[in-house]
Amino acid sequence: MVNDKYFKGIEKIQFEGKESDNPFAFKYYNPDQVVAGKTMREHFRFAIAYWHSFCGQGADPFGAGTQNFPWDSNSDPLQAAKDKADAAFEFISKMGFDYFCFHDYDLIQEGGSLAESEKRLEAITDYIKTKQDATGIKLLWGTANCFSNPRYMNGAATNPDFDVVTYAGAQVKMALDATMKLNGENYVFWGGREGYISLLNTDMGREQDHMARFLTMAKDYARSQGFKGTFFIEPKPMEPSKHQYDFDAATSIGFLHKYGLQDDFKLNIEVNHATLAQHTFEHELTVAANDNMLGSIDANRGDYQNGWDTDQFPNNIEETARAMMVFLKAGGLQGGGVNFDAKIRRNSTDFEDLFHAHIGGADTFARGLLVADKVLNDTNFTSFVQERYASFDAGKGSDFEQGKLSLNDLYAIASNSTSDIKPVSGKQELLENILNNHI
Ligand code: XLS
Ligand code: NI
Ligand code: NI
Repeated sequence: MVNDKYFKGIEKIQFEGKESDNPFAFKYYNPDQVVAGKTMREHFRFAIAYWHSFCGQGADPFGAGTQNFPWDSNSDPLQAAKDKADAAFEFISKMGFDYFCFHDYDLIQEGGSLAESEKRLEAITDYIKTKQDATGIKLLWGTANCFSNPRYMNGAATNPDFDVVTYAGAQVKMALDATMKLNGENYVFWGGREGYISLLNTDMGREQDHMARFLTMAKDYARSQGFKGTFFIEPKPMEPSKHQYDFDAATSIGFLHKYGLQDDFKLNIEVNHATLAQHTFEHELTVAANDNMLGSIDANRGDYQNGWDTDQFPNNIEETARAMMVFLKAGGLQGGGVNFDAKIRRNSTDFEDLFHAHIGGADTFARGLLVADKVLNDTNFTSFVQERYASFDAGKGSDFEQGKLSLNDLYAIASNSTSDIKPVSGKQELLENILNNHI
């Protein structure tokens, strides 16, 4: 029996199909439906983001929060944190999702000292463990908020002051402990302030070396404690810093390889971070998948007119379908899931809005998956791309791929050729039409 305290009167969300006009039902996300060999539940492993859904109340640089969460009223931090956990687990149960994700100080307000913070984290994780046992809800990943506190204004692992680096180290150790205690399946590093605001005062090379040292120490610590999960780097190009070192998937993969971290780390790709980097979601997924680094997804979307991380809930079916084509071709995610790192708008002030947002997000991914599966199976997309490269399948083209030719060989082949090079159409418009026809 699901608790009914904070989201009163809302029953567990069920799949009713696209003919349903019940706003509190899934139209496309059918957890048990098998697509491409797995149930939707297994493909997505949907997670709720503790910070957006249960902490952020809609404050922006121009005004205070508007959402006044009822679980946030107790002045005792532990009681407030327990109330928030009650609300979170009630919500996740009602959504029928299996996972949540957190930052350390989403769970409970940071204390006045490290020791006090650690004590608080221990108390709240004790409580959350009992909620996990009662509901079966699992932790997809944990992380440390090393960007909000003013001490991190010049960065955490990349701070020019060693004292701050040690503090960040202590905080990450505690966040790893909390993640392992709650059987977290993965651990995320999003470097909110790991970058610079001005190069005039920054030694970028040294800061990146420090970041790698720090990540190596964190990984070594967790492994020494028996942690078997994957570490994810979450690329983002900017905001809050002017330039973040984990700029995009390609940059992050290069960084991981440079410092020998590629076997323990994969990427957590976020839609709105991809578009902030002037890429598409499908581009970032493709870069990660090509290097076997596609670990997890932070689901949201940006706004075509705004240049910042608006973190809106996913609802763009074409964008998601194209992403799901990459997802299916890659064989899904390596250890991660689809975490709704998204927030309802500041003027969405009814508690039902949080349900509509997650229902829409899940339906968008489900629809994207169904479209992608159809396009990959029922059209000639796959063979079209294969045929486009057919000149490398045999003869000299194949020799080229296998490293058997030199630049002089290319010169000789081109010089001896008697036929003109014929234009070969890329057929983009046709492919776009076929994709749209399957939506
Ligand atoms: C912010 C990030 C953040 C990470 C976790 O832009 O997306 O929410 O996912 O620190
Ligand atoms: Ni983000
Ligand atoms: Ni994120």
